[in-house]
Amino acid sequence: MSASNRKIFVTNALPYANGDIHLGHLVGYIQADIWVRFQRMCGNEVHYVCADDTHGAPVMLRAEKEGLAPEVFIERVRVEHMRDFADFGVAFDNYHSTHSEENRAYAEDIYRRLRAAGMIETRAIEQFYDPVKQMFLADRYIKGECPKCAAKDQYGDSCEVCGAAYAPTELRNPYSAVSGATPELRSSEHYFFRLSDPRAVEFLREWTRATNADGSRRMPPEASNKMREWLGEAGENRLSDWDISRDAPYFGFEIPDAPGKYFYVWLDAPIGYLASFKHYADRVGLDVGDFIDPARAAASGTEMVHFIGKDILYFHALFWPAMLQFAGLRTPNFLNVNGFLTVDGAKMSKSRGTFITARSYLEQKLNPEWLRYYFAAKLNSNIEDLDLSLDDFVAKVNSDLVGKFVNIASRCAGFISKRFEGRLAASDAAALAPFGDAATLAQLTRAFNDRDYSLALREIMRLADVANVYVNDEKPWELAKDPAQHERLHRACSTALNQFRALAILLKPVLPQLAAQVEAFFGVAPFAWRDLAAPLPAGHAINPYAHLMTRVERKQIDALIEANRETLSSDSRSASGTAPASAAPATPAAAEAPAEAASPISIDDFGKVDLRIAKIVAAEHVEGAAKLIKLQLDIGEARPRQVFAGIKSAYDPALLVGRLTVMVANLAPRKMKFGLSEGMVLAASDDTGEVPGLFILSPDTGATPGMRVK
Ligand code: B3M
Ligand code: ZN
Repeated sequence: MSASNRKIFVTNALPYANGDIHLGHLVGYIQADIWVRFQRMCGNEVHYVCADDTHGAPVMLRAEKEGLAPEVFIERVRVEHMRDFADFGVAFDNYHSTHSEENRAYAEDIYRRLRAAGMIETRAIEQFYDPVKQMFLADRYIKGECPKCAAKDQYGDSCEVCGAAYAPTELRNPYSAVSGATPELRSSEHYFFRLSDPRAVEFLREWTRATNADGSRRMPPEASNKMREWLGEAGENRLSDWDISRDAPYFGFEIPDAPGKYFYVWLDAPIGYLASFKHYADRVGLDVGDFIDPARAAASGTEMVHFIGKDILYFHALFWPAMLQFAGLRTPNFLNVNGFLTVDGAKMSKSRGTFITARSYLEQKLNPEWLRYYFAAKLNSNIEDLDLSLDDFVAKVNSDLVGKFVNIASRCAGFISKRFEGRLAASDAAALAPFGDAATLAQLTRAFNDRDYSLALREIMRLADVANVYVNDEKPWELAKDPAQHERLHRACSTALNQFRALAILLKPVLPQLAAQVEAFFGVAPFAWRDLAAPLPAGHAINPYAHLMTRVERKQIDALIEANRETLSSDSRSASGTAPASAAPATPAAAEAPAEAASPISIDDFGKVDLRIAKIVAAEHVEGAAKLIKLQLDIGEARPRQVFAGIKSAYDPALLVGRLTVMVANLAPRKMKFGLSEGMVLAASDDTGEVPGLFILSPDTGATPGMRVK
């Protein structure tokens, strides 16, 4: 990396305005924030913005449910989101909203430019319409019977039971998940962005292949492989046009010259990056043109970098660059893509209490920098998922941060204050040499710049080990007993504190709060990367040492899990923006159909269903099935029943074995693609998709396999 100043516009994905920030969100935000802080410490100019993603049907329906105008609802959520980010040290320069005048202006302008470039087309499409709610229904709001296997209560795009994919119009007996009404097919004119235009396909092919002016790549290799898969071979055209309009009622921006038609939320969401930047630039007197006009951006060498999650790569690697290109704007220099967060090896789950909100973590008085450190220790530049192993979290924070890092200062600072009037002596150059080693610093700089934080932290902890060996060899506490060793004591403690200072500088992008405390302790200006070049000299006065960081206790983590188990089951407001909205019930019988849709049945009808307590004796993933787990269920018969359940999104098979649950035992066996399914298990899920997840039932203690449930 050159020493000349980079000018970088950095964004994080815009969280949806309909749910709380949770630890899964924080992976990408902490990753970006560390990068931004590192760049700034190197003297680069960084503008770091974000916003809430506010438009669309889910926000509209949610606000309505709470009896609020959408504008009021999204503002409340925005304030909560801003507070969560600030408390985790994610320090945006601006946190705006996609429901803003800047965003409206950019969305309209970009749309007009795309239209002028011949990239917009209208076409009538047939879509389901809810005659009660008087709105067109997105696929996620339509349910019905699978056209292939007749399973009930399947979502509009695919069947959880047999895995078939289809159009919502193919569902049998469809109903609206919003009102329960039978939807009608209606035709409506939609606006499309012509992604299949050969110009767009060619552009994207070239854009994926090319590098930036300095030779750096535009996305991680796994992402460019995905792009090649989406784009196909040269000459091929696999892309379809993108439907960018929605009919009223819709919470969003009306499309120019198209009354009653609104921009689809994903059209104006990434434009929100530019809107937030503009809102900030106007305030601080920055020229937006230098960052978004292609010619000026090239001339001034500005960069645009997005941090996103792997689930939204498609939008950011295909639609977004193409929109920018054909609107005559600059395209991104880099897409950083992070994976999902798992907790103890499994998907975050509300029933297990591992769907942890940012707020609950803070309320349990857990230190946000513990989490920043842990995430950083596991993050690299790949798209891999990141596992928060709770035992490992406790062990790592305590051993690295408290045991290795803070301990250096706590063992040496007191002697300087008490015996040497708070003034440092000259340090031992040999003992400091590893901390100023050019190759080591170059490697650390590269690791942070390349977002290979796990490598950086391993290297920093290796240096912390060097410092601890030095302190253990010098033994200040022994030197202090011998007046003849007075000077040696001074020199040893000064050297160790300079080692500690170097470590604090290196850790500052990850632990900004702790670094600020260390700066105050040393009485120095905010650390910059160049401060690594020289230690504090003899005579430098330090301040009395105050304890820097406490240990984390496993019982604090247990309390956090408990808090999330309780509050989340009773608090529908904690729905997530990123958890899949398609999590569907394992079985039709369990689906909670809207009240209007369920017609009464007699007790005799109910008696026809043979429900049994079942013990899960085996559970495994099904090769080639995205949603299924194969279960062996003991219901007191000679051999267990085999059942395929669509619960893979919510359960780790290993954790299911041994559990009791409830199954429908007299369902006609069904031949599925993967084998025979001899019944079904019951599970609960939220029809609106607001509360993510899927929950199988458990009987109270004492129930045994085969008992009848009536
Ligand atoms: N709100 C989805 C998400 O949070 C979406 C991101 C928009 S980024 C422009 O994953
Ligand atoms: Zn099916």
